[in-house]
Amino acid sequence: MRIVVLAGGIGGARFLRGLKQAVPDADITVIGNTGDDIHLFGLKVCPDLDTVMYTLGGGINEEQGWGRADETFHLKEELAAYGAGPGWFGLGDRDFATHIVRTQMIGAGYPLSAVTEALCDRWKPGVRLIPMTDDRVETHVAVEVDGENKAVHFQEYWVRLRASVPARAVVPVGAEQAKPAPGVLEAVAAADVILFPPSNPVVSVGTILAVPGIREAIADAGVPVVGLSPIVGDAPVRGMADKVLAAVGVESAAAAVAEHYGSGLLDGWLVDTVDAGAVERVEAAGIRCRAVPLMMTDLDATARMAREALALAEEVR
Ligand code: GDP
Ligand code: FO1
Ligand code: CA
Repeated sequence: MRIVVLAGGIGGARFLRGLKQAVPDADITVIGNTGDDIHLFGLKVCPDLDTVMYTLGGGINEEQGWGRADETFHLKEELAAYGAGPGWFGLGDRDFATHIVRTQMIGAGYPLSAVTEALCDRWKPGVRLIPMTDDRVETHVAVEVDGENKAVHFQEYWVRLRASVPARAVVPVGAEQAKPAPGVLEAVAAADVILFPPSNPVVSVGTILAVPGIREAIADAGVPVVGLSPIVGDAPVRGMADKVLAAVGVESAAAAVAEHYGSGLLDGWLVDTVDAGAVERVEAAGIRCRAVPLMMTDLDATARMAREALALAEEVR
């Protein structure tokens, strides 16, 4: 079975671990979000690609969900001693090596998709990980700080400001001119099923869908498209997705996220059992819906979620 998954960072990566356990023989292609990418100290950092790569490859800091296990921060401290910031973004020594290799390869002319493949030669995530695009896309957030409107990089909004200021708009800068990376449209066209893991609907899945051609290819693939809600009991399970949903005018509710994707894209949607009351509303929008446990508390629970998603896909096929 050929499965395509549109993934952000932590939610996407943890779901993929469960999917791999549920269907060990499946051929899984992950289309990764690169809108979170940021250039720091002359290096290109790709948080969501790295979170997927490290999580599936066994190098992730499990408690944190991002960055490397067994990490140290000597380089960051030395940079800070020179006054070289930003101090609010924690790049560890082990993680720095990934960004150095990536930046060196890009400088030598390799596209990000080829670089990601090379990095995965080390980590062996057991899936094919492709960035959504080889072109530069950077999510910016229009915010109001002390009555003044300005745009900040997504990482500044998320990590430095902790989404504590109202977001007026979320803009994937460069997305309109971006082309899907080699292999993205081919994987979608060849898929037997397409899954949206419980990733952020705005700044993870939404950014991938903003690359011209990807949304259309998914809608036209003619195979089941099934998503799992990252919103449980009207709140994100983790993080601040409610803040960016508000910026695009979507309420923080499992049913509202399904409506936001719409029946033109989604065939099936899983909500958590606490949101069983939302099933009717989702089905009224023309999307088949089931309420099942959606908390990724351990690998077995996550594998059960993946099986439920694939079962729903068979129901709507
Ligand atoms: P990020 O890039 O690291 O923010 O990760 P993603 O975009 O892939 O996923 C973030 C989303 O995962 C958040 O909105 C969370 O609500 C959601 N999430 C995290 N853990 C769980 C879980 O156990 N169950 C569900 N349903 N969603 C989760
Ligand atoms: N998230 C934080 O909350 N604080 C950090 O200092 C931080 C550093 C960091 C370094 C590398 C990396 O790949 C990810 C990192 N993240 C950090 C996670 C992160 O950038 C965000 O959670 C995501 O981009 C949102 O998806
Ligand atoms: Ca992300």
